[in-house]
Amino acid sequence: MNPLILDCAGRPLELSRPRVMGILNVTPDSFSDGGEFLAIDMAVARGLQMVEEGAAIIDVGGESTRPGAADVSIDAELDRVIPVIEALCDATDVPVSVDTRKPAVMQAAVAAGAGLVNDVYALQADGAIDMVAGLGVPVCLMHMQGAPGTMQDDPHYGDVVNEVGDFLQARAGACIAGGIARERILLDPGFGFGKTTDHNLLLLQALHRLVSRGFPVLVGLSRKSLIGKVLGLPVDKRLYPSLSLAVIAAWQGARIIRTHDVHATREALDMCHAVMSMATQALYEPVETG
Ligand code: PT1
Repeated sequence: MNPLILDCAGRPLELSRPRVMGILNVTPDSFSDGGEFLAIDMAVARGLQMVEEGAAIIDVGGESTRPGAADVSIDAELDRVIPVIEALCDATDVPVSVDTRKPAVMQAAVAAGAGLVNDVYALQADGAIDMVAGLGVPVCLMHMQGAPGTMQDDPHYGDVVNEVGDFLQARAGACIAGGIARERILLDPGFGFGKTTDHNLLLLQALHRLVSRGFPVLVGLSRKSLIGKVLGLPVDKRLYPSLSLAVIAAWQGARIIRTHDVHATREALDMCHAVMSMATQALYEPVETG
C-alpha cells in the first residue's frame, strides 16, 4: 500500500490504515448551562479525551447540519468554534478539522490552527473554493441533496451510487480547477443528507465504487437515524450497529471514519486493518501438487 499522508497545516495525518475522526460538537445544546468559558473548557477536555482514545483527527463543528437543523450566523459560529480550536491546537499535536460551510469560518479556523476543512456543502458557497485554495489545507467534500432544513422531505435519485459519485467527482474537478491540489481532496457520500434508508444502505453497500474514483473517502455513520430505521433503536443504543457500519466502510477502503465513540471504533478498525493487511503479505506455504 502506498504511504498516503495528508499534510494538515504541518500536522501529518497518515492514512495507510483506517483512521478515526472524533466528533466535537460545539453547539449550545452540546455543552450547555455552564456559561461561556466552562463550555469552552468542557469541549477542549472532551477533545483531549478523544485524542487519548486514539482519534487521529478532531472535527470541531459549531453549526448542526442534522436533519431539520436551523442556520447559524457567522458571528455565532465563530464565537463557538474559534476558542475551542485555538485551545485544542495548543494542547495536542493531533490535527484538528473545522466542520463548516462558511468561508469566513474556514479562514478564522485555519488561522487558529485547524488543518482540514470539512464541508458538508462541498465548497459550493460563494468564495469557498478560493478560500481553501489560498489556505492550502486539505478539504473533505460531502454530498448532500437539498439543504439541512428540508433534505429529508422527499429524497429522490435515479441511480444513487452513480449520482453521488458523479457529483463528488465534479466538485473535486471544480476544486482542482480553482487551485486546490488533487492530493488535498477527500470525498464523503454524506450518509443521512437527503437520503432514504435504502439510499443510505445502497451507498454503503457500494462504497468501494466511490473509493475506486481515486480520492481518500471519509464517512460519517455514527448513531445516525438509518440505524434507528433498520433496527428500531434510539440514538443512545446505536453503538454496536455503528461499529458494524464503520467496519463495512473500512473493509471497502474508507480511510477516515467520523464517530462519537472513538475508543470502540478504533479497536474495530484496528481489527479490520489486521485482516485487510494480510491480503498483501503472502505468509502461506505454496501447496505441493502431484
Ligand atoms: C458526515 C457528517 C458531517 N455528518 C461529514 N461531516 C454530520 N464529512 C456532520 C441522522 O440521519 O456524515 N460527514 N458533519 C451530522 N449530520 C447528520 C446527518 C447527523 C444525519 C445525523 C443524521 O440521524
